[in-house]
Amino acid sequence: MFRNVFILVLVLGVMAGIAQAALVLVENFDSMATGNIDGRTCTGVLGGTWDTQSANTGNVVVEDNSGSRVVRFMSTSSGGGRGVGFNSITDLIEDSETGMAFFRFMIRTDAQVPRTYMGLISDTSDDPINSTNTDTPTNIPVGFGLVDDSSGGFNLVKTDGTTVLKAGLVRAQWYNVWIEANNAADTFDLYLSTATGPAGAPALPTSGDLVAGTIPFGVATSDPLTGMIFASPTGTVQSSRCYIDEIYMTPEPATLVLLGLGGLSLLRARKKR
Ligand SMILES: [Ca+2]
Ligand SMILES: [Ca+2]
Ligand SMILES: [Ca+2]
Repeated sequence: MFRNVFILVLVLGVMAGIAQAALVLVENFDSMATGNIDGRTCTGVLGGTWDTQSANTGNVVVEDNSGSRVVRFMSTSSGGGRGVGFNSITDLIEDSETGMAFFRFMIRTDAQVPRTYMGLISDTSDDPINSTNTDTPTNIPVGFGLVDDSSGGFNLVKTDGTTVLKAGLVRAQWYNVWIEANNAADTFDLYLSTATGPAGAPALPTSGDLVAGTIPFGVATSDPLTGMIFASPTGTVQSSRCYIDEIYMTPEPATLVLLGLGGLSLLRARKKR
């Protein structure tokens, strides 16, 4: 009896542990060739396909930075917007679900200005990253912007480009970002912390990392969230280079249940021995 209770507690502990560690890899670029990412399959475990806007300009590139392979993008003063992103992952954040996305970003120290947007998208087409979405951050359902603060750093803002959510971010600093999207309520919680570099699996955020909670989706949707966008719109001045690495998302609850049952079988096998 006590033993069964002990095992039940263990199993619940395992399942809770899995739920805690529910972020799985979408992309870290490490096994990807450098160069143009357009049309490539994501190398993580959730599937997905990369798409770009104006990658043929050389302004959207897979390259090595800070000791890791990353994707870099920027827009120029003369050209249109630049963007990179993916869709069609196998575990969508359905309209009834809450799911988390994680990634790291860094804005280079240069003479340009950060004017960069990123977030989750809802698009099942084979062209989710296009001129319209790249140039219109308010089209991003669940995201935020990084804009110049006129004193060498930058501010984290809503996709409206003006509402500051967190001021005083610094260049040449890698940051952890967690977006917890409640697609049923069309609201999200945004977390941010500094990272030592681009590489390595994420931990979960702490309450102290919360930037803002229950932020309304920029665009309410009854569709699933299917991927992410990282973009710099058309502008009259060049944007600072932005680098992205280590993209993770949460799998479906059904996957978690299977993993939990796996843990249960393991405990049963142990009990028999
Ligand atoms: Ca990497
Ligand atoms: Ca495209
Ligand atoms: Ca929704």
